[in-house]
Amino acid sequence: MLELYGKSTSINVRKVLWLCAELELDYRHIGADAADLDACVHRFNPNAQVPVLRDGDFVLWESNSICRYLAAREKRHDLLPQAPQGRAQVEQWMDWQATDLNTAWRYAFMSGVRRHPEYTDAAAAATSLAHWNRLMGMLDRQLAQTGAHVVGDAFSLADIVLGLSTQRWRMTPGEKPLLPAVQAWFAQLGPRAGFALHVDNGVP
Ligand SMILES: N[C@@H](CCC(=O)N[C@@H](CS)C(=O)NCC(=O)O)C(=O)O
Repeated sequence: MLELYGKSTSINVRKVLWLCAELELDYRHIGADAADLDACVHRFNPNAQVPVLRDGDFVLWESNSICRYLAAREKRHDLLPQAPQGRAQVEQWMDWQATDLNTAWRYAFMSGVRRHPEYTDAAAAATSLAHWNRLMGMLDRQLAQTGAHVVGDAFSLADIVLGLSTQRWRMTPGEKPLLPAVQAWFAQLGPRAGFALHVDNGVP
């Protein structure tokens, strides 16, 4: 049986939990209540971070790679197209989420939500939030253009990873612009399997 390691408050673990619900997968979740979670993560991931996925002897880490693997394993070409250009567009937005967007929010989130003692500089938090808002504005323009999902009409892995980022943005305190296309898209994701449990669940 598939095994997924990682606490369910982690944005990166939640991507995979949501995808597992979308795919109706049978899996075992080894979360924060497992006494050996840290030991397992250190054993299976040289980068010592979650999520980690085990599929028999096959071990995989990096949340977006895990999402791509599971969609391909289940032959869900609607979520990750096979055609080079269609696939590249989904991956482009996934890579943007993992690099530019994730980097932008770190200070604002660690300061305003986690209240981490190393993130107490108010000016740095404001700069981070402003940058984060600008990038969310870029997502808003993309969604206004497609009028549906991140890369077009079809729901894809890009919606999954950016749905989690958007939940975090919505739940982090601070001044944020009204983004009508983001708001409409996020509301439209509401009825999807796993969304209420793993995404819009009150956890930033
Ligand atoms: N690039 C890695 C990052 C993994 C990572 O940062 N994992 C944990 C920390 S071990 C996490 O999601 N942190 C808290 C959060 O942002 O919710 C991935 O995407 O899997």
